[in-house]
Amino acid sequence: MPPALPPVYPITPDDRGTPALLEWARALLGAGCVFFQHRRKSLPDGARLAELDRLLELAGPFGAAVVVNDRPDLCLLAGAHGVHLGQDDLPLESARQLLGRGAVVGYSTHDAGQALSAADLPLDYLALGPVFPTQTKRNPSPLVPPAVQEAVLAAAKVPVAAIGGVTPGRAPGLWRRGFASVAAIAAFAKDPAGAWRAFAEARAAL
Ligand code: TZP
Ligand code: MG
Repeated sequence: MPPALPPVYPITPDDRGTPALLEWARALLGAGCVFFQHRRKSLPDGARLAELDRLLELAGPFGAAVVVNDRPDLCLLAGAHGVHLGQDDLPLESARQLLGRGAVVGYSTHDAGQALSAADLPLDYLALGPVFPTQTKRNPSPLVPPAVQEAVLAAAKVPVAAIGGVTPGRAPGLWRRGFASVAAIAAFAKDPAGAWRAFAEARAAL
């Protein structure tokens, strides 16, 4: 069985070098996070793979899963726990073929058509967003309106993570509406351990 999508899903920032990124991960793991995404689009492939290797060494003793953004090849090479694929990446079937049933396969969707047409694909979770304005993603898709969020949540056969502008203050509303998870970059960028605790408190108070 692949590791399950947890209620809070941190994603790496892409604004710093590897030593600072490893510090970021150490803080997050120390705070209790056991599932996060490596999304380092600005690194050359070799550096991206080397960093992923280091992250997996750090994550191992915590039993934490590291999900690789965009790249099943890097996931396989590093022995990571799965991939998060976008609309322009390899097909989900190909990633599944490469990584097997034990890997997590997540899929980014930005509107009802993308999310609803993913119903029969071999994936473990969907991400839907942006649900709030985001400063992090270049050229984000338009906001996914609440009515579309609800339609996707009602139809989805797998857990759905909300993404885009998610903060500890916004998370409870998303969980209550039926999102299984909230994924965020900016909220975790400066103080990952503090943010983790803030999300955990929000979840406990639900
Ligand atoms: N997909 C939709 S919004 C987004 C992605 C990758 C960026 C999320 O970043 P932030 O900083 O949590 O808004
Ligand atoms: Mg992608």
